[in-house]
Formats: sequence, structure tokens, C-alpha cells
Amino acid sequence: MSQLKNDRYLRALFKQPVDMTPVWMMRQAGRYLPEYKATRGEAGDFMALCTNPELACEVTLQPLRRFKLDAAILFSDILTIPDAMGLGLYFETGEGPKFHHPISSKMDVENLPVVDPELGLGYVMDAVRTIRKNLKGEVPLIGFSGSPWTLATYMVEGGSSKAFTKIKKMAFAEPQTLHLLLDKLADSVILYLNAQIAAGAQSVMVFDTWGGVLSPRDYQLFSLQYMEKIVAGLTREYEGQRIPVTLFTKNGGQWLEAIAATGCDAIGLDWTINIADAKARVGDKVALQGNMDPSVLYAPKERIEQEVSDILAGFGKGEGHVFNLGHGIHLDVPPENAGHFVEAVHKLSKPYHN
Ligand code: 1CP
Repeated sequence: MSQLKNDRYLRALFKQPVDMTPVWMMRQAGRYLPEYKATRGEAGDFMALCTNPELACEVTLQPLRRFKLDAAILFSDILTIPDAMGLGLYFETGEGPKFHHPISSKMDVENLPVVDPELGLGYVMDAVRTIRKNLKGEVPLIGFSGSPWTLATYMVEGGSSKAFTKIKKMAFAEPQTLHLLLDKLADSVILYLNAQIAAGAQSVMVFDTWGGVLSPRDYQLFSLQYMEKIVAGLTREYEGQRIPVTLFTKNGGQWLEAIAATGCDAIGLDWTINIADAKARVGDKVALQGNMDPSVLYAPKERIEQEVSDILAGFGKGEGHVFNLGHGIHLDVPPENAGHFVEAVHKLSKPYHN
């Protein structure tokens, strides 16, 4: 870690002492930044941006030029894996992601390949290498993937969903088909994240955005079980450096003990749980990332500082906290408010560290 100029984020994940609490923002590169919109316009569309390593690097670095963030996150999307499996990802203006060929039968799942990241996702590894080179050791680079369950929701629903009727139908009417799909996805995610690590990702995060729509038993069966397989299959040390893994299940606050038991290094928290309670429950096992409601960024500076101060006090003294939002930054947040947030975390956290 010594080659990094700022290793606060990695140190916090390993529960080592830091001078102030590290901070980054989920979706820190994106449409709330005018410079992102300009680069995206130049690229043509979102996938053109993801598949062009120079432009993906440019948008990864944009938020770091504005704010003193303690980590960079690869600019890509969780849906690159299903796209590489042949589902045909596309975006319609004003709408979320969609697939030309969603999964609708057992045969579709049987015909689905496990992705070889070097073949179908080489552009992501090129982006990782380009970003690492251009970061010049300033801050660590986070690689990421979607969880098998969250990826499966998009693949079976054919895009974003609110009710998850198709995938739940598969879960209860044809559980073996869903398990085969989740298993192929878990194998693909392991290969994909390990390829990102080999290309230069210094930490990895698994986004389980939709695990929280499952019952406790089904969360274990259809989501957590496969994330556990991923944690066990990841490269945890690369070229002498430990590679931390963070699991984030939105609305997963009731399952923290089970998530910590997977062997991950850190748990990402959304804002529906009090961070003091989370720390009391699993703080001896894992580091915690989170957990300000992203909507607080609409508030005046004083209100943002109050919220940051409350979360810092909730975590209290001791190591193992990476500050973040509890979910992605909203696209209509004024960039200067994000700046107030980052500054507030650094300024107000100093008394909590020696
Ligand atoms: O420019 C545009 O119009 C595209 C908007 C966009 C962006 C900026 C999409 C489409 N993806 C991304 C980038 C992205 N997505 C990143 C990297 C940028 C960063 O963090 O700075 C990451 C980590 C993601 C992850 C992602 N994509 C998740 C998991 C995290 C989460 O926010 O819950 C999910 C669920 C997606 C799917 C997806 N891709 C894009 C959109 C709009 C969505 C969400 C659709 C939905 O709500 O169902």
C-alpha cells in the first residue's frame, strides 16, 4: 500500500488507523456532473462510453478533480456481464437499461455461457489499466460487479422492475432453473472480478441492489449463498497486497450477521439502519461503509454537515468506517453540495481519529 499517496480507504477497510474518515460516493461519476454529460455526448451513448477506455477513464477521474475523494471507482455498469453473455444490452432515452434477448426459459439458461472476461469484457480490463495509469497512485481504484441475484433480476425481467414478478415466478415455480442461472452468474462474476484485480483494481465491491426484495429465507437461498461463493473464489491477495471485498445489499440491514459470516471485509449499509446498531452487531468482524441518505444532498450545507456529524458520532471512535451515501447520488443534486459533503466528512471526522 506504500506506493499509494492516499491509502485511507484501504486502511479503513482493514480497520487500520487513519487520520480522518475516508469518503467516496456511490455513482460519483454520472449525470449530476455537467462534464460527465459533455463526455457522454461526445461518446454518443452510454455503452460507447463504457467500451472506450480513454473516455471511461476520463469520467472516472472527473469527480476526483472536483472533490477530495479517497477512492476512484471504475466507470462501467453491472450489466456488462449479461451483455457479454449475449443478451444485448441497450438503453432507451429516459428509460432504464433493457435487453433484446431476456431469459425466459430453462433452455435459455442452459444455453447461456459462463463469460470469459478476457474475450467478452476485455474493454473493462483496458479501462482498469488506463485508469490505474492515470491515477498515478493518488487513491485506490475500486472494481465492481453486480450480485448474481441482482443481475438475474434484470436478465429475467428484461430490464428494471418494481414488482419482480417474472423472476419471483421463476424462483418459486422453477427454482432449479434459477439456481442454474445464479450459479453461472456467480462463476462469471468470480472470473470477472479476478480479471479486474489482475488488471489493477485494488478493492472490489459487489452490488446487490435488489436482494432486499426477498424474504429472509429466500435472501439466503437466492442471493447470499451466491455472494458467499464469490467471496470464496476471489483473489484476496495480489502482488503482495490484500484485496478487500465489500458486499452491499440494499435493504439488507436485518441480515448483517449473515453477510459478515461470508468472509467479506466490509458491508455497505443503506440509510435505513442506524450505523451505531450495525457496528454493535458486526463491527468486530467487518468494516462498515455508509450510510447517509443521498437525498440529504438536496439540503443546505448546515443540514448536510449535521447529518454527517450524526453518522460519525453513531460510528464513534475506532477504526473501520468508510463514509459513503447509502445508495447512488441523485442525478439532480448540485455538485457543490457533494463537495460540502466530502469536506464535512474530512473536517468533522478528525476528532474521532488519533
Ligand atoms: O449516462 C447515463 O444515462 C447512464 C446512467 C448510468 C451510469 C452513470 C448507468 C445506467 N450506469 C452508470 C454507471 C454505474 N452503474 C457505475 C459506475 C459509476 C460510479 O459509481 O461512479 C456503477 C457502480 C453502476 C452500478 C449499477 N448499475 C447498479 C448497482 C448500484 C446501484 O446503483 O444500485 C445497478 C442496479 C445498475 C443498473 C443500471 N445501469 C444504469 C442505470 C440507470 C441502472 C439502474 C436501473 C434501475 O434502477 O433499475
